[in-house]
Amino acid sequence: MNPQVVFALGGPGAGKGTQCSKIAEHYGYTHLSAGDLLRKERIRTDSEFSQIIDSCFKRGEFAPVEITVSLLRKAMEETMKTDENKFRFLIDGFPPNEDNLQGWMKVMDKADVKFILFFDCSNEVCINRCLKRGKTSGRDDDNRESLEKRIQTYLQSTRPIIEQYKQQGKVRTIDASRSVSEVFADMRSVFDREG
Ligand code: UP5
Ligand code: MG
Repeated sequence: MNPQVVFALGGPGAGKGTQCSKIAEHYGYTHLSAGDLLRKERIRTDSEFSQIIDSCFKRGEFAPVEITVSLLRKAMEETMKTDENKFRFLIDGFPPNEDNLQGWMKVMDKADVKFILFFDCSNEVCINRCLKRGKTSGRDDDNRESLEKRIQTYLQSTRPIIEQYKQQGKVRTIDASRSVSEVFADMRSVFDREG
């Protein structure tokens, strides 16, 4: 069975991780977060990539596409190996730019991208959620300076990817500025229809 994929894109703190993990439980998807996979790899002591990832994160740049795609592919292959029924993946925070999209298409040409969830949320709400999370998250990018940069990167690099998929009729827009349960109700109706 070829993998079936849903991408979730949206600003930093739009709620991608929160919602995708809830959906995964209910609808038989495996949730993968590109950022979480990179953060895990960054601190793995025997990783050949940890230093590269560390310096990219410190500079506020995307990790090299080959690394991100190989982490995603490995996670997907391991999941499918343990259970052949686990071929649906909900991948959040990816592809964040054109380079990553091209890298994905080159390597993952067998994966079927069903649709894209667009977490539509104002910059202000995004920033405030991350600042609040920053009090306890330990994430070194949950501060105002990094957030301004993450928002700019999102607007410049990720929004054009969402536009590109929109033209293919593949985008499902979610108003992500509301409460977790309201957003989840919208998510459910998308997945009830076409998940
Ligand atoms: N929260 C969530 N929903 C809420 C709601 N409806 N109402 C009120 N509060 C809500 O949520 C953020 C916070 O808000 C949490 O405290 C939550 O409780 C609360 P979360 O679900 O974590 O939001 P999410 O959209 O997942 O935000 P995140 O910060 O994870 O998104 P980013 O896209 O910024 O970060 P990501 O981890 O995806 O990427 C990090 C970095 O990795 C990138 O900056 C980039 O440098 C790198 N990266 C790559 O290099 N390549 C990639 O392909 C992807 C990432
Ligand atoms: Mg996240």
